[in-house]
Parts: sequence; structure tokens; C-alpha cells
Amino acid sequence: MNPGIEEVILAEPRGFCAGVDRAIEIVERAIAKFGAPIYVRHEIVHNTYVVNELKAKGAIFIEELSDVPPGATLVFSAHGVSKAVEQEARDRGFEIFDATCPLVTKVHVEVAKLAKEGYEFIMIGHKGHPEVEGTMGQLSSGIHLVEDVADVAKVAPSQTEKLAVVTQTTLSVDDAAEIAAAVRARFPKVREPKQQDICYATQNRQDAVKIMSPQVDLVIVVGSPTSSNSNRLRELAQRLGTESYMVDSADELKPEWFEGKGRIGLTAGASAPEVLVREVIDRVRAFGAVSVRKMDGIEETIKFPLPKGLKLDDIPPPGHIS
Ligand code: 10D
Ligand code: SF4
Repeated sequence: MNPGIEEVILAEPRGFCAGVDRAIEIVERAIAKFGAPIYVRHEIVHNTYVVNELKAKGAIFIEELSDVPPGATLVFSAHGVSKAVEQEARDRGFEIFDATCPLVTKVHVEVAKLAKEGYEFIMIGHKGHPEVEGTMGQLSSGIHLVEDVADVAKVAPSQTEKLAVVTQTTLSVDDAAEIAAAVRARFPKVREPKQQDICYATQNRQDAVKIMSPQVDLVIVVGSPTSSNSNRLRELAQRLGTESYMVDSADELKPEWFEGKGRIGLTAGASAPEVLVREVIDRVRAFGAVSVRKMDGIEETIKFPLPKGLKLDDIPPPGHIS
């Protein structure tokens, strides 16, 4: 019991975005329509709870397509795949459902379009992240990755007349702007996306943390360690001078974090379900919080359609993770 805690302030918006909601629903509907098991390439979204729930319903998560038996149904994760992975899946004859977020696909389409016009690309993103591998893998060459401002000085495109910037969708908005400025300074003719590739959900969750952080003594982010967008929320709060921790579940909360803290800010990454936020609230209440208040914030109404073949009314509505 910590008598110091007065209030929990909930960030708005937080948690599931439209791309994550759609990706989970694709797996749930594929299981309902075709029966278990359904194979999923990579974690459908970077959240331990979501992955375990879907495993319990009959999903099998794999990294290598050679681990999928012939004739199986395969779902691509929300982060997207390279052309090579897409081709290999077709060659192996799987029934494929693509859960790539439409906002990631939009970046893929832009890369393909500009490549036809002779462009090379500078991609701002994190090396090894599946979305970066998927986007860079839209072309066999000509996409140069930069992770920070220092990388911009080292990047070596074969020409500078037709260069375009693309980014991972879940970056720190501020870091991406700084890196893009460095790219612009070095390559003044570079073409930038009309609208940032960083998606609305990433932007809105970071904006909410910017408003919330100065009002609280501690920020808790619900998210898994592999989740880029969740890590960015914790990092942002910390940069704004507010102590911040990211937890995969309520069990990871440590009582000592709350010592001497009056107001607790709580948010969740785009892949973290609300049920985990509720469990964190319950645990913080047990530590001594007296009230829970929702911040004012943007209401997100965006929803993406399901792929053909999974829209059918005859698929019983699956019990959706939320
Ligand atoms: O690591 P991440 O932030 O890119 O992915 P996560 O699965 O945590 O959240 C959803 C974001 C996606 C699928 C990338 F757009
Ligand atoms: Fe799509 Fe953005 Fe959600 Fe990623 S974080 S799945 S790009 S809406």
C-alpha cells in the first residue's frame, strides 16, 4: 500500500490501432473459417498476450516458410513482408491472407511506383525490424537504411537526382523529423512523402504522452519489449523528464516505482490490448490509487476493411481480443 498515490490518468488515445484490430481479426476469422491450425508468419503483432491468446485458439507462429506444411493457410503479420517472402509463399502453394496494415502497404506501393520512375530511397527505420525488412524487400536494391543522423553522413546512393525518403510507420516523430532534416541538408533535391509515413496511431499516441507527461510523476506504458511503437512511448516520456517504465503485464509492476509518486500516467502501445490496461489499473489501485481519470484526446474512428474471403457473414463472429 502506497498512501502517496492519488490518481491514475489514462492517455487518450492509447492501445489498439485500426491495423492491429484488423490483423487480429484476420487470424480469428481464418481459424473460424478454415479450422485450426492457421499458420502466421512472425508474431501477428508484437504483443505477448495477443500471441498467446491466438495460439490457444489454434494459430501457429513461424518465422520460416519451410516450417509451414503444404496446403496450409498462412497469414502475413501486420508488419508486412518482402517481395521474396510473398513469392516463396505463393510458390509453396499456401492459401494466403495478408494482414499487413494498409498504412504499411501504402509505403510499399509508393516505393514500387517511384522505383519505376528511377528513384533510389533513403529509408529511416530500425535495422532488423520486420517492417523495415518488408519495406526494403520491396526492391532487390536501391533502398539505403539510415537509423540516425550519423548514418545520413555515411549513406552512399549511386545518384542524387532521384532520391526519395520513406520511413518506418512507428518511429519517434521527433527523431524522424531530425533525421529527415539531415537528409534534406545533404540531398536538397530529395523527395519526401506528402504526408509522413509515420502513421496516425503512432502520431496520436505520442501526442497524448506529450500532453500527459508533464501532468504526472510516473508514466507506465503497456507493451511488449519487441514493440517499436510502445518503446517509443516510454522513451518519449523519459525524454520529457518523467520517470517511465514499460510492462508486458501487471505482474511486472514494481511497488518501489510508485514510492513518492502522486499522479500516475498510463498508456498502451498500438499492439497492447485494453484488458492489460485494466489489469494494470487494478494493480495500481491495490498499491493505493484513489481515482482513475481519462485524459481528453482525439477519438479515433478509422477502421480498415478485411480482405476478400474473410468478410463472409457465414463466418461466425469470433470472440475478439480487445
Ligand atoms: O514493433 P511495431 O511497433 O512496429 O509493431 P507492433 O506490433 O507493436 O504494433 C503494430 C504496428 C505495426 C504492425 C507496424 F505498423
Ligand atoms: Fe497500421 Fe499504424 Fe497500427 Fe502500424 S501502428 S498497424 S501502421 S495503424
